[in-house]
Formats: sequence, structure tokens, C-alpha cells
Amino acid sequence: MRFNVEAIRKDFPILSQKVNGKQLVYLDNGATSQKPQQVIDAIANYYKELNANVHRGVHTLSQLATDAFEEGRAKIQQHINAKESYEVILTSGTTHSINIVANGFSNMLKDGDEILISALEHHSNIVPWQMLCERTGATLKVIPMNLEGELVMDDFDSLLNSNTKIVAVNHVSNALGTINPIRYMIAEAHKVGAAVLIDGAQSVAHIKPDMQELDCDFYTFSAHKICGPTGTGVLYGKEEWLNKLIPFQGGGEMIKEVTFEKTTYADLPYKFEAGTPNIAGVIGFGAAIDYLNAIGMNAIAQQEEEILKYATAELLKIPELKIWGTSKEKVSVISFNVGNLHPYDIGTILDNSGIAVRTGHHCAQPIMNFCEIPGTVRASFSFYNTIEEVDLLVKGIVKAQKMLN
Ligand code: 7TS
Repeated sequence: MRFNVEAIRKDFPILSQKVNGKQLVYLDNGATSQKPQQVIDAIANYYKELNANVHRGVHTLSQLATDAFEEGRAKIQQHINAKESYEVILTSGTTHSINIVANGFSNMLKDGDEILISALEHHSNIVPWQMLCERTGATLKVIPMNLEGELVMDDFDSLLNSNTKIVAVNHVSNALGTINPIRYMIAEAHKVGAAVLIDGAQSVAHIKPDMQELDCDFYTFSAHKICGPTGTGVLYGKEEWLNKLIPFQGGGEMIKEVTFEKTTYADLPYKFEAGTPNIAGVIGFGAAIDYLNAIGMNAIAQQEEEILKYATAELLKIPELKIWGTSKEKVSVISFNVGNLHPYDIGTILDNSGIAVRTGHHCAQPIMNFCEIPGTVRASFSFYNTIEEVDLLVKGIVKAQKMLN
């Protein structure tokens, strides 16, 4: 069946909206995706028909809410092919998930241990590890990148050693779109006994990750980047690792027994789920996964690949436009600069034409420092974007170029 983008766009109420008097062209999917009616309805229905707290009441509504919430977890488990449902920890998002892991290692590291991250990381996969190093005396090491926006694998090989305890890298770079060779990295890291965390915040919208096949120890992502709501996300972890980590937050739900002398912790996944969770969010998350699977992740990837190819070719026709991130393995994200024009000025002029892009350092300042630029304009495409929208982007950039030169 041919990909019917026009029919799909009808599922997203916001896409028919006007912004600054112009038809919205939403190309900031890397920051957050738009939400289909099916997800909006699932969230509204929870509040209309099921609203109650989970895991605590014997009353009917509480049980129904618990069932719907746990169904969300089961859908996530199935989508990422995690072996057990209790290996899926429900969090507020990627940032929360990475912090759970970084904090969890607090009493497992010592002076001389090393944590290996990469030059392509989002700040949320840098700062928690720096904080862990400060607490434990471990050292942060960084796999360098090259000007194509790829990680230098020879350096990865030589940085990895028996002191490496954790390797934390993203599956896909949010600033450049590069898909990193994580299969190789996971296998090599395991040879030296390091645990591997993959930040999947930018990959899950494009690639369906298989936990059992990847064999990573942790995988993190946010619902809001895959058509789900904000404020909910996942920490996948292998059972053996999750059992070793100390809990991040203490409170209700994460305990087995509390006395003033001693508290014992609940089993997985609840040990990491203190307090009332984002119930509506998890139900919406499940609806988002259903929505994507009804279209098919392969069909989505194919559509986005076509847009990426077309947009790359058309953008490169603009004089002085330089694309940052030219790896052969990349998703539908294009980061660029136009001559010496400031990304912010281009973004503002595009916004006046109803075109939403992100400008700046994209929470990845080390990448910008490496490229010696203040930031980029980033157009990040989703399966609901069209070729016509790419043409409008190109027209908008040419207009900005004329106005600013
Ligand atoms: N890791 C990567 C690779 C990301 O792209 C992001 C968010 C995060 C972690 C953090 O996710 P959160 O849901 O906890 O905020 N990236 C972006 C972006 O590229 N533009 O806005 C947010």
C-alpha cells in the first residue's frame, strides 16, 4: 500500500492550524512530535471515564485505571521486545531515565573507574555522568567525532579498557541525525565488562529498537518524540542491572515495608517508580505506540528516507548553505547554516512564514564547539511531513537570505 500522507495528516488536528497567518509547516519534530487524535482521545477518555490512582485502591475505578496503565507498559514492552514487563520502568522522560541510571551507580564506582560517552551527546547524556564522576571520583572520557558528524571508531576502540565501567551513547544524534554503530559498540563494551546505556530519544521515532537483539543494558526514550504526550518516558534495563542500582527517589509505591528503623524496597519495576505516576501519560504513550504500529515502522522509515533525500538535494541548491552531519547512516534531521547568517535570524524569518524549525545549539554545545559554530538551523522531519513542505522551507530560506544579506 502506498503511504497516504494526506490521510495521515488528517489524524493530527494541529497540522491544519495557521501560524502567523500562514499554514503551519512543522519541522521541529526532533524537539517534540505532534499528537494524533487517537492519542488525544486516549488521554481525554482516561480523565473522563477512568480517573483514579493506580496500584492502591480496591475500588473498581482504581482497578480499571491500573489495568489501563499496565497495558501501556505491556505495549511498550512488546514494541521494544523487552524480555520482561518489569524491565520497563516508567519515568517522566529520557532525562529522568538517564538520571536514574547515573544515580544508581553511585555506590558502584570508585577512583580510577571510567565512564565513556561520546562527542555527539545531548546535555542530558553528559551532565548526569559528570555529576556521577564528581560523587565517585570516576573519570569521564569522550569518544571524539569527525567533521562528517560520525564517531571515530578507532578512538572508541582505544579508549575502551578494563577500567571502563559504563558506556553511554545515543543511538541517533539529535543535532546532526547521525545513526551511531551501537551494535558494534555494545558488543565491544561487553568484552571489557562495561554496562551500556543507549539514549534512544532520537531513534525511536525512526527505528524500532529490539532490546533482546541489541543486548544493551539500558535504553532510554521519551513518549513525546513518538506522537505520545510529554512527561512520560521509559527506562528499559536488564533485570540483573536494575536489581544492582540503588533507587533514585524514595517515597510511596517504591517500598515493600517501612519502619522508622529500616525500609525495604519494592521489586521491579516499582523500586524506581516512587509516587503517583503519569497515568494519563502512560495510557497516551500506549495509544501512540498503537498508532505508529498501525502505520508500520518500516513504512514510516521509508517515507522519512524519501523526504531526507529530497530535502538534502533541494537545500544543497541554495548558495552558501552548508549541512552539518553528512554521515551515510542518518535519520531525517538536517542541521545547516547559510553563509554567516545567524541561525536565530533565519529561524525568526521562517517562523513569520509559519515554518517551525529549531535554532541554536540543540542542547549539544560540545558539537557546536567542535564545528566552531554558534549553532545551526535544524529541520527535523516526521512521516507526516510532505515534499511540498520541503519546498516551502527552501523558499523560506531563500527569502531569509535575501532579507538578511
Ligand atoms: N537525548 C537526546 C538525544 C535528545 O534529543 C533529547 C531531547 C534528550 C535526550 C532529552 O529528552 P527529554 O524528553 O528528557 O527532554 N532533545 C531535544 C531536541 O533535540 N530538541 O528539543 C529537545
